[in-house]
Amino acid sequence: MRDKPRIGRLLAVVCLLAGMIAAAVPASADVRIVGGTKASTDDYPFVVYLASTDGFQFCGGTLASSIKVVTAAHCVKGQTAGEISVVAGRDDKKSKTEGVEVPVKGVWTHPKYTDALAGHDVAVLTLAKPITRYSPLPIATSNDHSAYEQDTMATILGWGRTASGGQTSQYLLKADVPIVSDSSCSDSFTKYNSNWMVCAGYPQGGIDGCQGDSGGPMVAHGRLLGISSWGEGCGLPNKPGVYTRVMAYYTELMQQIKTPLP
Ligand code: 4AZ
Repeated sequence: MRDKPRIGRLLAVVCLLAGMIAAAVPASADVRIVGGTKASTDDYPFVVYLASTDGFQFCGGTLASSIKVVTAAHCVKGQTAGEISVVAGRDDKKSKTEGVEVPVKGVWTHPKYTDALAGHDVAVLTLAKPITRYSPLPIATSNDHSAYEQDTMATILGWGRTASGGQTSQYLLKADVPIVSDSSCSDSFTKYNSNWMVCAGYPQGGIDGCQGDSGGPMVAHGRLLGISSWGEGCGLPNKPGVYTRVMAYYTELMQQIKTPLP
């Protein structure tokens, strides 16, 4: 019986210590990317990154077949195939052994693309040899309207910056964000065009793609719904990420994905 108050006091001390530790560690300590967490290409075998010849990761992408990668046009515009390689199955950018690195032999960018804010920010890369160990992701079809409904939770993936103006991530990160209605996204951005763009993010911000995540996938219902395209800062309130609306390019994308060369 006399133990009870002692247990109570012990609990109080433990709680106090736990509270002090919690307060000492900044809330952002385990918040990676802008609100993301570590992920594995084992679970997302379709996600890849684009690297320059010196190995620098500059964008993301999605395997749409064993030899085709869907990415953003702004990632590859002005570059020749020989300047780009695709890295698959490598969670850790610093690993020299994980996954595979494959040269690109063809680059198709949407013929109407000029800059990301004007839309059509979509490109397809043809690989010099097939990637077989990493299963591709189906793209959204012309019937996938309902997949883009407001508040649908979508997963974004990438090796991009972990904060606005910060460094890119050494590891693959993922985050879940709700799709934003067209009217709300139009309120956020005058350049938003719901015909070929889609927005995702929380009104309060905090979870978002960032520089270096461009070209990477936004996935829901087992389909590629979006391609990370642009935004204003990263994770700002009422500034969701803007993605290329993959569904709008279904016919052109399928044509590219099916043809052996661009
Ligand atoms: C970029 O430039 C980029 N906050 C990607 C995503 C967002 C902004 C910019 C969205 O790669």
